[in-house]
Amino acid sequence: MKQTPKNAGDWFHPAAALDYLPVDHLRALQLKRLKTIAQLAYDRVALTSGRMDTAGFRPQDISSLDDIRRLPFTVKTDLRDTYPFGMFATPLEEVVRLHSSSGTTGKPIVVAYTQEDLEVWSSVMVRSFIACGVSRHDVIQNAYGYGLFTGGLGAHYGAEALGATVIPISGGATDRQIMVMKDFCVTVVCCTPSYFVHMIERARELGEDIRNFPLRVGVFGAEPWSEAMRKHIETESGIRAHDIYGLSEIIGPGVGIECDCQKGLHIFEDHFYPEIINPTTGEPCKDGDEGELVLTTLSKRAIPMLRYRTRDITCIIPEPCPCGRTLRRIGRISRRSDDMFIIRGVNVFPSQVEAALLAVEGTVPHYQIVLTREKGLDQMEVQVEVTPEVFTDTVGALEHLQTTIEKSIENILGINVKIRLVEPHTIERSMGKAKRIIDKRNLNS
Ligand code: DLL
Repeated sequence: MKQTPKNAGDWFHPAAALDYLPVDHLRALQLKRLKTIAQLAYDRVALTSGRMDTAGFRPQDISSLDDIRRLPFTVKTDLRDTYPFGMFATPLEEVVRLHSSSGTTGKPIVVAYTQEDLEVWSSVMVRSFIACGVSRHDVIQNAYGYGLFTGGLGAHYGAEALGATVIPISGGATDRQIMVMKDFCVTVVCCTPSYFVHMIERARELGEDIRNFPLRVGVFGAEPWSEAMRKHIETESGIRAHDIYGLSEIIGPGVGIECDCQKGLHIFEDHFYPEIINPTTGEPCKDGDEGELVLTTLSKRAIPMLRYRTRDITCIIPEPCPCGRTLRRIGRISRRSDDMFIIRGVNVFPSQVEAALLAVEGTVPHYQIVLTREKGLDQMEVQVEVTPEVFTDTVGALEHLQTTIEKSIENILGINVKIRLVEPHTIERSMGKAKRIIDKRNLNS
């Protein structure tokens, strides 16, 4: 059996050296790579060269990193409009892997990798694991879905490159996950945070307590989750829960990761250049101000992505991190600009509802927001699961809990919403990204 040495997290892995580059070296490297990648996109991607020609700003005009703002944005619909291969900058013979991300409407988007791109991807995943204190001494249960979703293979190859022992279990079959976690002495788990919450509960039902397992680290991402959710996970499972960020269009998981300080996510800036813009005007935001994250891939060959508008809302944290990494940090991604819904004139993000309800004792982080329209008026109902102990309480106690949650949400959103407490296990569990909103408004308005 592998034993994780107590000080494994303190060992210095050479791959992490790039996390500590002196800032001027890092900026010089970024500028050099930006020029190369902008030229590649200009020479090989018709959509990009057309836009640069229209703007009258070409790759050879780039003289500083600030000039990035003069490059055109790329948006998700560009990938849809050029489906499947229109954004590729390399011929298919040089593409060694395709992934695809399903959209809510129409065709999916296709993303591609050259051998070199895969190496970059593995290297940022290695650096991600190191930042979480994971080493080759760890046994990693990879419960991200394998397949077209980037989570499974992205984490897999990174974990192997680190030299850890990987269990490629993929998502689903929760009872087996728990058995494997215990019997194979798993020390690290990778999956969506909502799925891990489900694992904790299922383990309890099976008479197991994950706190008694050797598990010590979780690498959770692919969906927004709150600080309250982290607390819940860490308390209920006794592990350190790290936030990992990424998106298929840029590379997959490994764009950014929380270090041991758990105060924001370091972006692997030598490969992904971050900007924050006002999502309405497209103008840059000051460091510390919230806006939409825009990312430029500085080394990706198959699909060089210039100023990709992620729709993810965050900020650049201005202060340096106590961990010593020179890579800039972004705040936890609490929401997307497009998962926002408007109810009676108020902008609502599911993460706000999550934070409000997790502030109340007796709830578990399984909830769903159901939007309906009655006589032209939007109604919002939050269905919240309660713990089995609470569910068997008196009617009075349940009513009290319901009112407490209503008040908690009203405090944050400023609107009155209906709360429905539901029995444990009523809300469908997801093995991947959780579905938080059911919008029935168009159906019955
Ligand atoms: O979700 C890649 C990934 C896999 C990231 C595993 C982390 C772990 P997509 O399916 O293309 O790729 O979805 C990308 O998911 O734009 C965010 O809106 C959301 N997202 C990803 N990570 C986080 C996170 C993968 N840590 C979209 N916090 C992104 C909040 C996240 N949202």
